[in-house]
Amino acid sequence: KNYNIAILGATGAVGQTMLRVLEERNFPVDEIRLLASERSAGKELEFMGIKYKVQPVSPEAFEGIDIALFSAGGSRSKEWAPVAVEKGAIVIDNSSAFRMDDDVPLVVPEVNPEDVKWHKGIIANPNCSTIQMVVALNPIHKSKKIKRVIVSTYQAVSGAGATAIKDLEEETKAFFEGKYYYPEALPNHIAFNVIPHIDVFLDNDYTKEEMKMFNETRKIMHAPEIKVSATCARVPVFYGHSEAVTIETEEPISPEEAREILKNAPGVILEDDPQNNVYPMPIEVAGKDEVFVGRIRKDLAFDNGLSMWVVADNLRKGAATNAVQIAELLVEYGLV
Ligand code: A2P
Ligand code: 11C
Repeated sequence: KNYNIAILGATGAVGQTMLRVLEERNFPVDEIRLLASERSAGKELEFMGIKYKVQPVSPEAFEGIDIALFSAGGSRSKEWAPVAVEKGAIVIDNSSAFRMDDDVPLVVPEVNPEDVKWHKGIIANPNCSTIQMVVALNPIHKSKKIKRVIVSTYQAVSGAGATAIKDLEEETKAFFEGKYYYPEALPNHIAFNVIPHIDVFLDNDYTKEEMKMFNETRKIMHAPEIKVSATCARVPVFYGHSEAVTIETEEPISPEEAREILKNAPGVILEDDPQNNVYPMPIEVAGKDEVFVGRIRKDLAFDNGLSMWVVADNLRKGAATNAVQIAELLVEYGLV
């Protein structure tokens, strides 16, 4: 059986990656419907060698759709997900709009695939920085329970969308031409800079992005006892989020044990040979679908501590690939 698929936000950085990932994984697509705002009406995008016109989103656009992949921001998800569900579609939503709702599964297929089974129309795709971290941490947690996570992120501009990609290009060019450019989609200068600010600041002085890493990790891993302290920063990198992750486990775990676990973990590629300059870096991970882990070592600040470096393509495993994998689970479990 083939399925009718809609992509809301098809012209965006994640939406366009969704198209490529559906093609590459040969997802059984019957009809594809590309949806965006009025601004994109008439624009054409290619899928499987055929050009399709982008349509403005409307209730009718979800008629006959089996699976709707959403990546057009939280407020669009809040507005359109109930409409799509009402029309009979299952929504896989990449925004933060529904992630923490009790009746919405939050799914990373390598970690909690079974959670798709209790969906009530909407399945949430987690935040990109959370996805790559739980893919690396869950297999360790299953062996030695994790109590605490301290994480610092180095996030690519593509996480903030197509305009932020343009911001890094334009500001870098302007810098060398002696001109002034101020980013449109980022809260500060990005060329040759690091911005310790992603999403809005909250009452506890963490950002919303940092609290996503706290809350979503617990929900996905079914581990409400894990405490996560995150510092999320934007760096002048186009594609690929990097994370310095330190964990404290209940029982001691050696770097050798952790490497053995991660070598066999689903969706993980171990690249850990620092003596030969081998460790994951965003420039090499961009365009790939797995989560890359290196720099595994015993942490010196915690008794049962372990530190590592985790990198993944935020538009792929952090967004589009994870969403398409969720769609594949729906097919595999006969839920669509
Ligand atoms: P459009 O290109 O028509 O503005 P990104 O995260 O890369 O910035 O992409 C955001 C995506 O969300 C784009 O596809 C964008 O479409 C879409 N989008 C933004 N606002 C709306 C809206 N009001 N209705 C539908 N789609 C929207
Ligand atoms: C970023 N992680 O890199 C963000 C983008 O909650 O889905 C994704 C925001 C979200 O800016």
